[in-house]
Amino acid sequence: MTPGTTMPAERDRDGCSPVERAATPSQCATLSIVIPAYNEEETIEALVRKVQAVELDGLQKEIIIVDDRSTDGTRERLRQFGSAIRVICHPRNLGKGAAVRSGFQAATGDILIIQDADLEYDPQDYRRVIEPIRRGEADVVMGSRFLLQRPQFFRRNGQPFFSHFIGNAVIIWLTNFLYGFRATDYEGCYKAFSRQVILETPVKASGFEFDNELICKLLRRKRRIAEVPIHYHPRLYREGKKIRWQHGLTMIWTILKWRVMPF
Ligand SMILES: Nc1nc2c(ncn2[C@@H]2O[C@H](COP(=O)(O)OP(=O)(O)O)[C@@H](O)[C@H]2O)c(=O)[nH]1
Ligand SMILES: [Mg+2]
Repeated sequence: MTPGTTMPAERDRDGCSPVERAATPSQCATLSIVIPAYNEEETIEALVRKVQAVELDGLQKEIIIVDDRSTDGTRERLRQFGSAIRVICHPRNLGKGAAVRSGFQAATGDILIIQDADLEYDPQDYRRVIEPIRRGEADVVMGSRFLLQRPQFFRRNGQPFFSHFIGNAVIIWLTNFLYGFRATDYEGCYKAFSRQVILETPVKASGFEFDNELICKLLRRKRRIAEVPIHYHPRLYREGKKIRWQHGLTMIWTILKWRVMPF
């Protein structure tokens, strides 16, 4: 069940019936963009505008924002968009993963993608990220921050981005080693999924480790996972970044746990 209340939006599906949708996926398919947001009043407006500006060759966009009980002006900033976006309001703060789960449950699209409520990523990369799914070549696509740029950004302005570098390296190595895969990044925000793999894969985690549990389960089920390069402009803690090294420990535990736990 989706916690909180939903404000439904008007949706334009080109009037396609389910049969037509199956016959002409490039014209009638929908991309659901799920945006977990917690205290992001500084960036949420600009982010929504950037998402709205993306053109996807005939693909419809469904923008779903899950406000995870923000205590700043995030919710108020969303009002101006009216029915152009869907807003799900959590009754209390439940965590990033719980917000993504609520968004996935509300999504009606054929392809689902996760988008943070900050400006660390570029929505113009959607096209590239969803392409392998549109072409029927993958069930899941992960955006990798390390295929386009070197990780020098981890030292920006003396912030502890070196710890992110180490944390990322451990998570990449451990996941690849335990699950027999060769990805270059598991913590990039952009992950796109066919609707089917989300429906068949329940995720228990509610924090930042949500993605790790989902990907580990999909790796165990041998779903087709592709990786594409994406752009990344990390923000600083004083700009609102929330992920900390402690979250990395929970992720490592999650990766270990789902290697052996039945599901
Ligand atoms: N920390 C945190 N972030 C949340 C929560 N609910 C939703 N989010 C959103 O999750 C996203 C990730 O945050 P960020 O600090 O940029 O982490 P990173 O991008 O994974 O390094 C942002 O869009 C947050 O607003 C929550 O309960 N806690
Ligand atoms: Mg972020």
